[in-house]
Amino acid sequence: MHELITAHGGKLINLMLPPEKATAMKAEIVNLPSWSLTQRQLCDVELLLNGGFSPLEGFMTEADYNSVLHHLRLAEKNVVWPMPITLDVNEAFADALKVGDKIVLRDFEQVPLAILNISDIWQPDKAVEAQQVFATQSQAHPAVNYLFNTAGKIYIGGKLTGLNTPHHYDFTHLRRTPHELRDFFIKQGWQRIVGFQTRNPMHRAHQELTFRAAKLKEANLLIQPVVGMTKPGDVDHYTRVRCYEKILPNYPEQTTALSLLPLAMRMGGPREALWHAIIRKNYGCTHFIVGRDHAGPGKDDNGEDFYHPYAAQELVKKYQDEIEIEMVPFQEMVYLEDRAEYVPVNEVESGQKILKISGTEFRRRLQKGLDIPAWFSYPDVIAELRKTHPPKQRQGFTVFFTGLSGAGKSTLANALLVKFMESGKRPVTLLDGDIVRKKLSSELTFSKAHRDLNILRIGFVASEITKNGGIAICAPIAPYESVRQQVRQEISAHGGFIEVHVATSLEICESRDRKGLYAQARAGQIKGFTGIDDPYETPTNPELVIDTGNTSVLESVQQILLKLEKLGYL
Ligand code: PPS
Repeated sequence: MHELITAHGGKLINLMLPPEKATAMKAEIVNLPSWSLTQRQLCDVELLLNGGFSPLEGFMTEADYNSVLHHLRLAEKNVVWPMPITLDVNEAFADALKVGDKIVLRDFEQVPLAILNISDIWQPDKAVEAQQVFATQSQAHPAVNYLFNTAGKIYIGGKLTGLNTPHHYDFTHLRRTPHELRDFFIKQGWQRIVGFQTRNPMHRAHQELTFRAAKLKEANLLIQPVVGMTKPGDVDHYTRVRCYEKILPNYPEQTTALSLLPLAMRMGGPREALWHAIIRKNYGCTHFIVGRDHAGPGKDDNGEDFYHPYAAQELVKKYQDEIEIEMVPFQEMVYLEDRAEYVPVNEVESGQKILKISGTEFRRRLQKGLDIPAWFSYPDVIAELRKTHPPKQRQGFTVFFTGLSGAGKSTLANALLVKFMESGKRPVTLLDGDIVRKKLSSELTFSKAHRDLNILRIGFVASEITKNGGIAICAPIAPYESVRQQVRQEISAHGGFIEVHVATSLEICESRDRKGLYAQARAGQIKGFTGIDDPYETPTNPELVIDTGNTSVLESVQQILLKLEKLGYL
């Protein structure tokens, strides 16, 4: 059956056991060691099991891995494959295993997804992997950063036996396996299909580009956005999928389909483009669009692009015959004002006026609630984006006070709380040090580990409040810089983070000694008291520094409100 042939001329892989056989395996897997898959591994397992990664039949062996790194080919099958697909684990887990063992791979809820029959266990040289695959060792590259800082030290390779497919509760009507998508194409009578990969919301330029590609090749169009893992900071997939659904009616009826790809991207530029093309062939596409800077990871440490913008096209061109999917290369699309249409930049004639809005400018306009012209994007796409990306004035934020005991954090926090309540624009929650210690962290001591845990808990609650558009006011001592930075990072992903160092001197705090704790600490009755026999690390980049020794409560609150106004949150 020609429709089941993969990019490598072989059969489309399906590693799933029939349900009755999978059920029969239940007793066998009980005694096997289990590995809880990370989010990236979960994505990889899904595409291994459903054939999206055909001809792979499991996580790579050491021989395949080395061959892919150095020759872009699988060792045994000698077919093109540019991206290592490896199962990384920690040393402790690997130490208890040997070749020939079986392990169960489980999802976040501990549902068994597959059995891995171990054929290889090895320690990779990650510097070599980074250099070969991503052509850099810079940690500004998200996949290199992941490789060095998140991935485990040891790789395990071997074939998979699928027990359950990873479950998704979102957009189920848009999720199709390679087998299902190929069936769909057959049922529709689609024979030539141009695949389009994206990790961003689609605007008019993308619509125009994809429409042109389909017309050019007299083919149907498959919009197949990645919904597994994309670049950190990207628009979340829920919002994006709603945007894609809004753009679909702009294509002629019956010509275009939308299907979601649960892939974990690596942002690997040229190698990634080739990998995407192979995956699309597996999903039944005959053509694949490769644009400018395909799967580019952004800028390196010197502000330069990691890859030449058309390097991806060159690599796919080199292998397209072998992988049997035709590339449709595209240049950047620009808007010609006089003709009110989009054209590839290489078709612009001299003297013609082009209009462009960069990604940065687009995000700025979105953040400020400014106009986004209809020539750039469709109004209902923008409306979807505005729902989840409101301007700063409607985003949540956290005011994070830090400082010594008795510095005045609680007093300021309470005064600020009242001001926000007075304005009534957003819901407000106060997470004061003392309250948190009673309600959230009553079992914790004041050891460094426990203080960090306490701050992480506060940070988690504040990030949830911020994410949902509220105001969180936190007022712990939070004496350690690294955990404060961690909290800053976590919260900034969802809204504002305003760190206020209440820098009242130890002398003043001690002279106030409202709770009598300093006296007890001096007398040795409390051990590890911040400022006395436990350190307070001065914040390195607070948004505000306030000394309540020389600033009144009202003045301090005004300073905070003015800072929030300046940052755009009020
Ligand atoms: S931390 O380090 O951020 O977890 O501390 P925090 O939870 O904010 O501390 C809350 C209050 O605990 C009292 N307390 C101590 N503070 C510092 N060091 C030691 N060893 C200690 N033991 C008890 C102190 O009154 C803190 O409240 P504030 O409001 O800061 O005075």
